[in-house]
Amino acid sequence: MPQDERIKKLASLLHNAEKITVLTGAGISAESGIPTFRGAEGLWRRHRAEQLATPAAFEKDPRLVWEWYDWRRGIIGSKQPNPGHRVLAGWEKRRPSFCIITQNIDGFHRRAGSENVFELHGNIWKVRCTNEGTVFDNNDTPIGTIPPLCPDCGALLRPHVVWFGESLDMGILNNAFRLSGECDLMFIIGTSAVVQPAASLPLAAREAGSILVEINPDTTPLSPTVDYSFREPSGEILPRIDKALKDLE
Ligand code: BV8
Repeated sequence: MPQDERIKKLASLLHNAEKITVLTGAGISAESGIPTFRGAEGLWRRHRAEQLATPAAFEKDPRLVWEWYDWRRGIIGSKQPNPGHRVLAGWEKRRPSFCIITQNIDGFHRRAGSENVFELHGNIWKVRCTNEGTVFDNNDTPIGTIPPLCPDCGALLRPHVVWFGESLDMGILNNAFRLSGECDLMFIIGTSAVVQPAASLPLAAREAGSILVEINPDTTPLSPTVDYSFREPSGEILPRIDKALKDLE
């Protein structure tokens, strides 16, 4: 089916869908200039993200891990959400029931205006006391002293994110599976679909009979199971889908 027809078909599905759930990964922020995890730019000082985003790495060298997060905070703080984020924020306002489940910690969905956002892996602009568990907002770039210490008790602060080997917030995860199982249309945007348990959410949607739409320049393990694939950057294709939707409204 030619691209324009697929876009029109999808726009009509969007127009008639009751419940829409979107799962996003690092790829939706790539066009904002944020390095993805597994892309060529996913390296930092020869370290891979999976090596640094772990409790063991933090235990061994909190300074190194904080230098990585501080570097990421500096990049994220200097960039803007892109048209892909903004289209999704607009759909939340115009569709009856719409939510975003994101693996990203950059906060860009909320900065673009989305409100119904579930952050599976936490948020890079929050820090947590390793002693008391208190969570603080912290938007300082650079963060100042590295590693930062709790203002209340002086213990090490850590990024309030979920590292590999750590369990997700069960409330958020249960909500994510519920919203995946209830939707009639699920978009999977900018994720390599290898990180669990996030990568199982589209399978829950499929089992519940949802229509799956993947937006990713590359194929992923989910690709054979989706109903629609758009092999292009989300910042380009989402505005085109949005235009076709507006023609129906
Ligand atoms: C847990 C926060 C259990 C930190 C991150 C089975 C079940 C359960 C666990 C496991 C399991 N198998 C393996 C595990 C362990 C592990 C895991 O999944 N490992 C993988 C690598 C195999 N999972 C965990 O450890 C999870 N914990 O399950 O705990 C447990 C239970 C009880 C008690 C104890 C433990 C926790 C996982 C969370 C890890 N934290 N982030 C931080 O960010 O610093 S994950 C990290 O990877 C980011 O969140 C990132 O979003 C995520 C996934 O990566 P992607 O977002 O997909 O990004 P990636 O670069 O990979 O891909 C980008 C894609 O975008 C590409 O496909 C590219 O083509 C595309 N793209 C590029 N440009 C564009 C684009 N798309 C659209 N437009 C573009 N312009």
